[in-house]
Amino acid sequence: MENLKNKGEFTTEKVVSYPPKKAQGKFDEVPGKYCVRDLSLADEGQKLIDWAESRMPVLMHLREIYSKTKPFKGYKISGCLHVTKETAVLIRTLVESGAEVSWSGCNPLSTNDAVAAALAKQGISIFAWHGNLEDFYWCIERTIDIPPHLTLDDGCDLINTVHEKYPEMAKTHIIGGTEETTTGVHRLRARQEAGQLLYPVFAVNDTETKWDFDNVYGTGQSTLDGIMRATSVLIAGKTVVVAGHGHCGSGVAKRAKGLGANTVITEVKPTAAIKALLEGHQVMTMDQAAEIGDIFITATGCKDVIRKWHFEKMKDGAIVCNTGHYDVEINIPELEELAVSKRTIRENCEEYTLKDGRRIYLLAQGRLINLAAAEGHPSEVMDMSFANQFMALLRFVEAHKEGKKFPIEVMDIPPEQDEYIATLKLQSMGVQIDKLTPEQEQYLKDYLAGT
Ligand code: 9W1
Repeated sequence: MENLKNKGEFTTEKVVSYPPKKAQGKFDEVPGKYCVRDLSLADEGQKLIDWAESRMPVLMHLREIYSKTKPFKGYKISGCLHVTKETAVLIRTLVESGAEVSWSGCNPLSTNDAVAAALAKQGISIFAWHGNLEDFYWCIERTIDIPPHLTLDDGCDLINTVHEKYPEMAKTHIIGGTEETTTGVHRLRARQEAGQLLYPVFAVNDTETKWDFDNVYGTGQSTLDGIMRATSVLIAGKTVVVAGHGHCGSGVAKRAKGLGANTVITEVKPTAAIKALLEGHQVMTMDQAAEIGDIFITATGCKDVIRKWHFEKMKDGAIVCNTGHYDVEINIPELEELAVSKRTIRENCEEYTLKDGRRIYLLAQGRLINLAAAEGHPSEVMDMSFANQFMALLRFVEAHKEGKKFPIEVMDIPPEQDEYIATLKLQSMGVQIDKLTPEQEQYLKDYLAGT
């Protein structure tokens, strides 16, 4: 095993102020250890974590195995990922597998303060609170005051901080990193292209057990959940228009159909449009759909999907929302222009009245409805994504112990890992599947067979 570098080797004399300079309000903090909003929320947070644990059998299975052998012993992991009950299950699993962990959130709004408090109380080094816009990077920096051997990212902010501010740490101390999202993987590939990547990174995003389940089933359910929480409308019998039939859009449409909606898809890609048709959805242009839709959901990743002339055609009472990554899919400035008045009906539900008296309801101000009005992906879905994170980090540690090095590039996770995680998930669900006989395996390999 290669010697692990000493802790603190790269820590220059830093004078760090606690609580962070820019932050407002009360904090509970122990300098160098944690900084959270309110430690008295810990019991509430612990109950949420317990609940998530009961829904995340794959991670719990990995915890059971590796808490015995503690493969991460002697390794420090810094993470920058949504502080949620699901993430807490991942953190706890890493800790019980021997890791020393420090954490910050990767999004100012996703931190659950109760979960953060519970983690701090468990002795985990955590720097995160809800609404942290001002001290976002302050928190990230605190997680690397003790230099990590491994980094875990969602959106690349930790990797970027290390590369830009502490290149020596990146070059000589950090063994590897993992990245959870599409955006992060794009940024990393750009960094690699520019010759600026300093350590190997696994693209956890690009696994089947992450990508397919997050997008299709995670977004599918949470989007409908968000719409129902924001409006309480009956979905059955409604005409639900989904813009985009990619992974997310198809998941959303599938769930809307399951709730009894008449589903309409709009697309720009011919193959995606055929798939939608063969799934039993109607396909038409947004111009046509605007006239008949009761609920509009954008899931395209593109801007200006619903515009002025669409609003002008919509029925009185139409509901409009977005589940795509940015709040540009619905052209809200044009809706504002058309409206003569606007009022808030309830949380995440705003009514725009147009000149002729028709009312259009915009949910969550066009931001991601599944995050704003619901709770993101269910624990069962995050179970597989985070099991991929765990296994990817384990790959680095096992290779490191054998003195092996990975190429300094953005790496794909081997397909065996997907199969392994899917197998564990099936086992946890009590589902058995068939196994190929040796003869069948031979048949599949034989290029002459079948003639
Ligand atoms: N990630 N545990 C909001 C989530 C924001 C969020 C975001 C998830 C999870 C998509 C990750 C208000 C959880 C997260 C709860 C919540 C994501 C952004 C998760 C769904 C992705 C930009 N991206 N995700 N659970 N906020 O569900 O870690 O409730």
